[in-house]
Amino acid sequence: MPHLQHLPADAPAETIAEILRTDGALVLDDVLEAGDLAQLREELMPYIEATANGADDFAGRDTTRTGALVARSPKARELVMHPAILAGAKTFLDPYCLRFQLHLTQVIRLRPGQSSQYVHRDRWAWGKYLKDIEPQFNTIWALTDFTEENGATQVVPGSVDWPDERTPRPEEICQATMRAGSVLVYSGSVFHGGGENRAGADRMGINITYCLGWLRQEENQYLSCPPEIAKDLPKALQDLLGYTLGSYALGYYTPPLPPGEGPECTGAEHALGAGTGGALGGAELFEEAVASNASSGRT
Ligand SMILES: O=C(O)CCC(=O)C(=O)O
Ligand SMILES: [Fe+2]
Repeated sequence: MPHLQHLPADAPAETIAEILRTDGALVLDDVLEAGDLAQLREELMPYIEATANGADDFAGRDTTRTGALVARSPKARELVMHPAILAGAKTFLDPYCLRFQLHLTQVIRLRPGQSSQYVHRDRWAWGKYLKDIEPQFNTIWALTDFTEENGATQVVPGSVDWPDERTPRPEEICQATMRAGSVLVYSGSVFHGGGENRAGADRMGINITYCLGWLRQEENQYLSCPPEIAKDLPKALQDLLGYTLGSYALGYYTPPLPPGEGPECTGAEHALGAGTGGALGGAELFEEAVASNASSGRT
């Protein structure tokens, strides 16, 4: 039977990236402590309890999906900014971008009776156009234990280079069983899906994913965490949400003010009350973009 590698919470970024390139997924054991889990539950349960079941088979008709976690939960912000996860994401995504960004935050609660989810690749969010690049780095933080019975995520180790059309045989699929506080880390290319919940209690995980800075985010972070909330967050988190240029000229805006009352063509930091390097990002970002084009053979 296939299985996933389990690593300690302080596994080096290069090891995480290497396993994602080959197996497509791994588990970091016991990253969170009981107190962290208690705080996450306290901050998130009111929202989770108030969330209706999904409206289709992919979302899950006995599944709730609750988002906007950066705006709603200070503890979830710590997960988003976890140093080992950010280091792994940077190492894995660096060959394909100048910046990476937050893609989505979502509590996924599989309720008893939820059937297994269609096995898929998360990178299909952008259609099947992206070939030969890894666009995405994903985590599911276990809020409850993940067991075979309660629907631990199904994963197909080694499926990262399969053709999109290939369907895994049952014996090629394993489940990401792990204790509450552990994290499933997986790429946008590995085939996976939610498991079937045959247990008598909910399976809950926090899905936090990251993508290349030049791709559209699945959860619209500017609407889920608008400037009036984002302005009080740490600068590194603001940048991850997308309140900065993704590359030279990528994501600039002009505040729609009367003539002469605001800047033209400036970075989104301006909306949070902070300055930027200059119009469209300034010379430094331009040089960075030119250098990356040269090193990838583009001009
Ligand atoms: O809940 C899970 O275990 C995985 C869910 C998933 O893969 C998805 O919704 O894209
Ligand atoms: Fe998925």
